[in-house]
Amino acid sequence: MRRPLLTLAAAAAALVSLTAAPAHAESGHKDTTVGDAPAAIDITAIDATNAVRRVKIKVTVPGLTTAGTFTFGYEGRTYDGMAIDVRHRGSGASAKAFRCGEESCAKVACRGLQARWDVAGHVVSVSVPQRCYPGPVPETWSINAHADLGKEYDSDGTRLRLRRG
Ligand SMILES: [Ca+2]
Repeated sequence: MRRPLLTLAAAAAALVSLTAAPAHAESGHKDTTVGDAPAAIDITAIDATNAVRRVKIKVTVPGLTTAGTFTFGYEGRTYDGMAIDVRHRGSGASAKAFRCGEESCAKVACRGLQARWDVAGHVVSVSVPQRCYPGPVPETWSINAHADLGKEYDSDGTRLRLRRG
């Protein structure tokens, strides 16, 4: 009796994982220009995932210190979207969310916003609930990242166009 039960359980588990699987989140990666900014803010790669519930964006900065501000942005086709400013604070990161139109940005509340600043791992990242965008979420986000250090900045216009999974 044990064997058929186990087989049934395995089949049931397989069925659950099939039906429970969310739509495939679209992910992307782009290498960006190396050496076009001071090392502490020189972004060399961007990775992002546009999932049903969250947008996740990560930049690789080999010379990362605790200095500078990183801004993660995503927008639809109408130049309307979100920007997340991240700075180092204490032993981690602090993040603020803004809704941005073509002309300006306004701070918005964004419960569940997470930011990580990992000096040893050379990575700064954010995870933003899609619901923080105060409107219908578009099918595709155009995702980018920018860093600045006072008068100097790194922004090479790299964009990842990702459909929401
Ligand atoms: Ca760069």
